[in-house]
Amino acid sequence: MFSKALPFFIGFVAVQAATVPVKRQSGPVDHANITDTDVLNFALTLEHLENAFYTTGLRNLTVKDFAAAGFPPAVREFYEQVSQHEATHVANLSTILGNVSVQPCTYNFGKNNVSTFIAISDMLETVGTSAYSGSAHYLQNKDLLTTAGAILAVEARQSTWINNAVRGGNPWSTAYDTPLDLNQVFTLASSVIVSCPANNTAIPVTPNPPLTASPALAQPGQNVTVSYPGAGNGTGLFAAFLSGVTPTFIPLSGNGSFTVTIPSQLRGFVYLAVTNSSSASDDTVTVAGPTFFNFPFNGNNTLTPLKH
Ligand SMILES: *[C@@H]1O[C@H](CO)[C@@H](O)[C@H](O)[C@H]1NC(C)=O
Ligand SMILES: *[C@@H]1O[C@H](CO)[C@@H](O)[C@H](O)[C@H]1NC(C)=O
Ligand SMILES: *[C@@H]1O[C@H](CO)[C@@H](O)[C@H](O)[C@H]1NC(C)=O
Ligand SMILES: *[C@@H]1O[C@H](CO)[C@@H](O)[C@H](O)[C@H]1NC(C)=O
Ligand SMILES: *[C@@H]1O[C@H](CO)[C@@H](O)[C@H](O)[C@H]1NC(C)=O
Ligand SMILES: *[C@@H]1O[C@H](CO)[C@@H](O)[C@H](O)[C@H]1NC(C)=O
Ligand SMILES: *[C@@H]1O[C@H](CO)[C@@H](O)[C@H](O)[C@H]1NC(C)=O
Ligand SMILES: *[C@@H]1O[C@H](CO)[C@@H](O)[C@H](O)[C@H]1NC(C)=O
Ligand SMILES: *[C@@H]1O[C@H](CO)[C@@H](O)[C@H](O)[C@H]1NC(C)=O
Ligand SMILES: *[C@@H]1O[C@H](CO)[C@@H](O)[C@H](O)[C@H]1NC(C)=O
Ligand SMILES: CC(=O)N[C@H]1CO[C@H](CO)[C@@H](O)[C@@H]1O
Repeated sequence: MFSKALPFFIGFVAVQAATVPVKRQSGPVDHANITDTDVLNFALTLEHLENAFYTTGLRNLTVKDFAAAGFPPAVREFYEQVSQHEATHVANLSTILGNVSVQPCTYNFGKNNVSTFIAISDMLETVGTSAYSGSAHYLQNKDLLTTAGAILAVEARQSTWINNAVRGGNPWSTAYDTPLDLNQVFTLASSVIVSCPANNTAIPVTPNPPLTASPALAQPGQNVTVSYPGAGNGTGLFAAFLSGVTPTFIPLSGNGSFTVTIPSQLRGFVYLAVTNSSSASDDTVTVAGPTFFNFPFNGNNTLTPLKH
């Protein structure tokens, strides 16, 4: 068992319950007209989600709960600081956006213990980092780019602290982190969003069909079966393993579900999407997903289970 919480992640991304007001797009994905306000409200949507997760999660889980799970008080104390960071990001983005700021939604994080709380926090910070690195290029105002970069760095430090110091795994994945495009991030995030205020400013994103990989604990070198609602003939489609800035594409064959071998060299956090291109992996070519894997490794690059 390499990653105890993976089945939960798969469940986490498998249910689509998004009712976020979105600017519906018909036809091909087009982010050409996206404004800085759109990007900031997209980021604020994620920050609200993280803020709600840490605020309610730490309210639910006491110092005693962390101790019973084998953690010293410092772990929960640093989580308090993470929680304060997210609240600050919410406040600052809301200040910049003023009266068009999106308000918090209601979320379903399930019933968590310390172990699942830590596993979800690992995923949130990883996806948050991918969201900032993948959406920064849409910003036109260079001052905003600096703010986004400053937040991005903190999300990445939080992710490293959780996966390495707290869970005993690798501190990074590869020489490059993995940028995700807007709809790809929203596909992951929307699975825990139950509903949003009806008057929230619409954001120009649409979740993709959710992708399921089975077995959830499959590791590099092993086979997974990939499926998603509406899947048909796999001709012309690819399993895109997103790791760093160079995806690995594997042609799909089959009808409705597809078996692919996870490339044996992959390490760390890896997203899997289905694309209709073997050269690009952005929103314009993403047919389903992504879903999320964690392949923890040690200092010798050998796959090694997380301690927590
Ligand atoms: C490829 O996928 C995108 C995104 O789902 C879609 O808009 C586009 O029409 C597809 N292109 C082809 C050739 O199927
Ligand atoms: C983007 O703007 C152009 C020019 O204003 C317009 O023709 C096009 O329909 C817009 N695209 C979207 C997706 O709104
Ligand atoms: C905190 O507990 C409430 C009530 O059980 C639950 O709805 C919520 O999802 C929990 N939050 C987290 C982050 O676990
Ligand atoms: C926001 O404030 C501006 C100017 O202060 C005003 O023109 C605009 O209508 C307001 N928008 C909303 C959604 O309240
Ligand atoms: C939506 O309504 C709430 C309360 O009715 C208000 O506080 C908020 O500013 C409104 N949001 C927008 C974007 O108009
Ligand atoms: C935490 O919850 C998960 C999922 O419900 C469960 O599998 C696990 O055994 C629980 N851990 C503890 C220590 O209770
Ligand atoms: C993976 O599936 C392929 C066929 O798609 C099969 O040839 C191969 O033996 C399988 N590998 C493993 C490790 O099960
Ligand atoms: C998928 O379609 C292609 C051509 O359109 C066909 O050659 C192939 O047999 C089909 N595969 C399946 C599994 O139906
Ligand atoms: C693919 O599967 C669907 C549903 O199982 C079926 O309706 C369709 O005919 C199949 N297509 C091919 C080319 O076999
Ligand atoms: C890493 O490799 C070195 C040199 O081969 C070896 O001494 C060490 O035990 C290995 N560490 C682990 C955790 O496997
Ligand atoms: C630029 C900006 O808005 N900075 C603010 C960020 O949030 C903190 C605390 O909420 C404020 O003190 C800063 O002024």
